[in-house]
This record gives sequence, structure tokens and C-alpha cells, in this order.
Amino acid sequence: MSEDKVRSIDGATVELLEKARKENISTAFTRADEIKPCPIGIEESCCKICAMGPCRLPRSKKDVAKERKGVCGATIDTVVARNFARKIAAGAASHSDHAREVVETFIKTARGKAQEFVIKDEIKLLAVALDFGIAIEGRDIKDIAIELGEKALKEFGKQHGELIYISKAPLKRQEIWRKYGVVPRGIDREVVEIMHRTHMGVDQDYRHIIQQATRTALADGWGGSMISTDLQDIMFGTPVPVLGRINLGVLKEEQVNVIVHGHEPLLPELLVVASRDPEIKALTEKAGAKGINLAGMCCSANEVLMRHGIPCAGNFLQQELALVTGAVEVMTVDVQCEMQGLQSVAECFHTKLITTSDRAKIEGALHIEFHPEDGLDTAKKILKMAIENYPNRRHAVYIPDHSQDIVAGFSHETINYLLGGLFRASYRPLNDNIINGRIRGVAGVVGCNNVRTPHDEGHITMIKELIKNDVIVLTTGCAAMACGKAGLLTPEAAQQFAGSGLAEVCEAVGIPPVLHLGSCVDNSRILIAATAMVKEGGLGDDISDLPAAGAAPEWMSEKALAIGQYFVASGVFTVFGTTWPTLGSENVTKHLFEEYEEMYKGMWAYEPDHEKAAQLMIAHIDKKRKALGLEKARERVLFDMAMRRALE
Ligand code: BF8
Repeated sequence: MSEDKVRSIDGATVELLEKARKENISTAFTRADEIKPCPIGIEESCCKICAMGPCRLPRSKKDVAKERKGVCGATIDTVVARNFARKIAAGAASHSDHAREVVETFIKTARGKAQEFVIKDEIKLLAVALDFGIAIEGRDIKDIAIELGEKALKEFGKQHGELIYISKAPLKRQEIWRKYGVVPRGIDREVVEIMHRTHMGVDQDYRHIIQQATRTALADGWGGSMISTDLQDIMFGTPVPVLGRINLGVLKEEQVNVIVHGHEPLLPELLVVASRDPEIKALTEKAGAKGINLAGMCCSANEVLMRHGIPCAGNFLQQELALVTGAVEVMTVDVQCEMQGLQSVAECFHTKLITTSDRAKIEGALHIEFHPEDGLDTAKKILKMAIENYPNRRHAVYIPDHSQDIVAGFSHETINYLLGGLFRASYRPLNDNIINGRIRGVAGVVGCNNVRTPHDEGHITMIKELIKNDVIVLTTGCAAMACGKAGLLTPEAAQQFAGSGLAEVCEAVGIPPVLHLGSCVDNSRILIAATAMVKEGGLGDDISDLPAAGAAPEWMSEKALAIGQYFVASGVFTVFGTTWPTLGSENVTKHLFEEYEEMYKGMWAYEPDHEKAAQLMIAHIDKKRKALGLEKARERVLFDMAMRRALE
């Protein structure tokens, strides 16, 4: 097997890695070979928060140092808990600052001050307004939207009370949160408090530090991320099933290729509009190209795929490789998950890398800032630059012949409708099929790629194991894109990969066995789907009672940790792969892996073997089925080699 095949299970990635290697282009894959992870950092046994250190306290030094304490006396438990909490603060801040941008644009849209944007989904506007306690009777849509935007904005700076969306959770869950003092007051306040508590000489009790990390994570999942999803849906439309295509083969040799990369769907929405503009089309023809080909990368891809069926070029570890094709005229990036390495790859080709957010620049890249007031003009300007750049291709273009049909667009509202129909939309059929055993349970498999584990392999190994065992999978982010590339996001995948019970249900409803719910902020859709299942009845009275589990087998970002923490605190057993950031402290790990089950009825687990991780999830699902009295015999399907080959 070639070295590149070990790095990724995706054909397009393997081909372009080989091209990059031959052309001596540095990518995350080659840099990872040059940089070995720091053995002390990987277990988070290093404290750098003051200038008396850094204090390195690795587990391996246990016999040497009498006690693993820093200069100030901070225990290893304090050090590890602080590091963990700061990561969650960064993750929650990222999702929530994205949300803030969305809310501010939403207010401008409602006031008619955002170029081209309108309120597209009035039904969802009214539903969300009611959640916020806003009167809707006899009122103008515009006034309702302005009031909603202003109330949503206040959620960030609120100092006291509870975030409004907390009341959407099952009542039993809310009680647990109140009992442990983790109901978020205001989104920004919780992030700031983590930074304060983890400053030198403040909070020095690991359980207490983790408590604030939980409150902050909940401010993300049931705050920033949820606000983001809802307001994006209202402005740009709530996703419905849509056919798309995925992988680097969606790039077109004879077209002007523009990739939107990042997270906020604001400029990408306008690039979609601008790409259909007659003036842009005429300019494209004049440049000798056969059209503008807009494609997405990372979560921006998920956003425009979910709402417009715009092709997805790929997930996190494919971002540099997209440029290695030599076919990309422009790549726009806004915030999060954009590698600085993109600029040096772009310089090997004719590609223009354009940063578009006032919060993020990349040295050497062009900066064209997006502002909602003249967003469409900015989008057109960027497309014109791409068209002008089309004749500048310096190298032979190489686009791997790999792309795959996918069906995406499974918002909570759509799942509700697909299961129950327009007039009796409900999760009843899902609950019934879980109760009768055709569906064993539900898994949320989400998160990133990580160059320290073969690209996409964790997602696909885990998800195939789950669906074969009749567990329906909800997916978002880069995990969803991995599924798309592996052919798991089509209704036909049910027959090919799912167990007979799940396949039967998927066929009856006409859905894939793996449902693509969107970007990473859309993990909030999974919380709402889980809550809807609880409220539908028959599966207990809390999220923790559901036969359900979560996972991020290839996680790498701080955002993934914030997501995991709010899943766990919402009652979901959650398994992470690749690495785990509290291994330096047995006490902190025990707290998150064991004591949390007592407290929150959900807990973390770490299992880098993806098949074993899937089995842990299935075992948890079976445990919950048993507790619910759903003991209809369910033989676990264990694959032998022959069955595996047959699957492939
Ligand atoms: O927010 S899954 S690598 S792209 S962090 Fe990033 Fe991870 Fe991908 Fe989207 Ni989410």
C-alpha cells in the first residue's frame, strides 16, 4: 500500500497527496510527519498561565517528582482542568461569535439594511419568536423580526437569569442543570468567567473548574449554536432534502472555480446569488470559461449544500489539496478551520486566497471584507476577480475523477415532516420503530478530520458498524462530508450498508441511513431532535433515557470539545477518538468519564479504535433499551472478514 493510501481512505485525497509530494508542496500531511506531537502537551500536563513556568508535569515523571505540582503549588488536576476549560471556552466563543455575526446581520436584514437578504422562512420566524416570548398576533413580520434579533443579541451580554433556549430542553434535564448550577446566564459571561477562573491563583478545584466549563459548553449548544442555526434558517431558508455532489471531482477544468471555505454562511449565500447574475455570466463567457463553478469547503460547504445543493469540494484535510488541483481561481475564507498553509499552497499556483472577515486575516492573502450593507457588491467583486484570474492558470490542471451523489438537508423540521407528514408532523414513527426494535437507536457522529488518524477512516468505520447494527446516524460537519464521499448519504445506502430493520424503515420513508443535518453549529439540530423524541413519548422523560450515543472519532478542534461537553451535559454518552486532552490527570478523567454519569446521566469515553468505539455506543444503546424495557432480542451483528468483503 502506498504511503498516501495509509493517510486517507479517500481516493481524491490520495491522488492529490501524491501530486503534492511529487511537486514538493507542503501540506498538513507532510508537516505532520515533520512535527511529532509533544508528549507532555498531548496529555495537557503543562501549565503556561504565568511567567514562573512553564511547569511541565508529565505522568512519566511521577516517580521522579514527589508530587506533580507547579511552582505555585497547582496540582496536576488543576492544571489539566484549566487547560480543558480554556479549550471549551475557545470552542464556545467560536460558535458564539459566529452566532453574533449572524444576529447582527439578521437585525440589519429585518430593518432592510442588508443588501439582498430577506426573511425567507416566516413560519420559522414565528415559531422562534414564540420561543423568545415575543407576541406575534396581528404584528408585522418586520417588527417581529427586529424584536427577535434584538432579544437574541441580548443573550450574549446577559448577566443574570437563564438563557432563553434552556427552556426548550426536557424539564428533567433543566432540573439537573439547575441542581448542579450550570444553567448559563449569558453567553459571553460564561466564556469570560472561564478565562478569569483559570487565571493564575483563582479557581483551584478541578471539579469546580469543570463545572464552569460545562456551563460554558451549554451556552454554546443551547445558546450560540442554536441561535445561529435558527436565525440562519429564518434568513436563508430552513433546509429541506436536496441533491448534491461531493468530493474534489466537483471542480471543473473548463469553468471558473471558486471555493467558499469557513463557517459563516453570509457571504457564501451572496456568492450563490452573484454567480447566477447575468453580468457575471457574460463576463465568464468573455473570459472563455464555460461557467462559474461555486463549490464549498468545510462547514461553509455544508451551509450552501443544505440550502442550495451547491457542490461540496471536501472536508477539513482536503482544503490545501483543493488548491493542488491548480484549478481554483479564488478561495474565500472567513473564520475557523482555515489552515495558514493555504497561502503557501496558493502561491504555488495562480490561486487567490481572500480573507473576508474583519476578525481574520492571513499573511500574504488578499483581504476583501464582507459587510451586509453591500454584501452583494462584495460577492460580485470577488467573482469578477476569479474570472479575471481564470486565464492565469500556470500549471496543467489535475482534477481527480472522484465525486459522489448525496442527499442532504435534514433539518429537525424536515425530519419531523418526513416522518409524520405535513398535517401530523411528528417523531412518532421514529419512536415507534425504536420501540418495536426495527431501529436499535440513534447516534450523532460529528466532528473533524485529524491528520494523526487516517483521513475519513474513523467516521466511515464507525458509521458502517452503527448502521449495520440498525442504529440510525445523524451527522454534521466534516463527518457528514466523509459519509457523503463514502456513499452513505443516499437512500440506496440503506440496502447496501444498513441492517435489515433500519433498511426497512429507510426504504419506507425514503431516507438514507445517515442523515446530514448541516454544519457544526447545526449540532443544535441534534439536541432539538433528541428533545423531540423525548417529548413524543415512550422513550423516557429525558435525553439521557434515549437509546442514543454521540461520537467524534476524528476530532481536532476546540469547538469539537465544546460540542462534546454540551452533549455529555445534555445526557448523551459521547466517545471521542484520536486523542484525549485530560489524560494527564486521573482525577479529571475519572470525573468526566465516571462521576459525570452519576451527575448528568451522560459521560465521556475515549476510544481510538473506531470499531471498538462503535461497539461501546451500541452497548450503551442496548443498556438504555433494557432500562426502557425494550428487551426484544436484538442480536448484535459482529462482522467476520467475509461479511466485510461482501459489504465493500
Ligand atoms: O466546524 S468539523 S474541522 S470544519 S471544527 Fe472544522 Fe471540525 Fe470540520 Fe466546521 Ni466543525
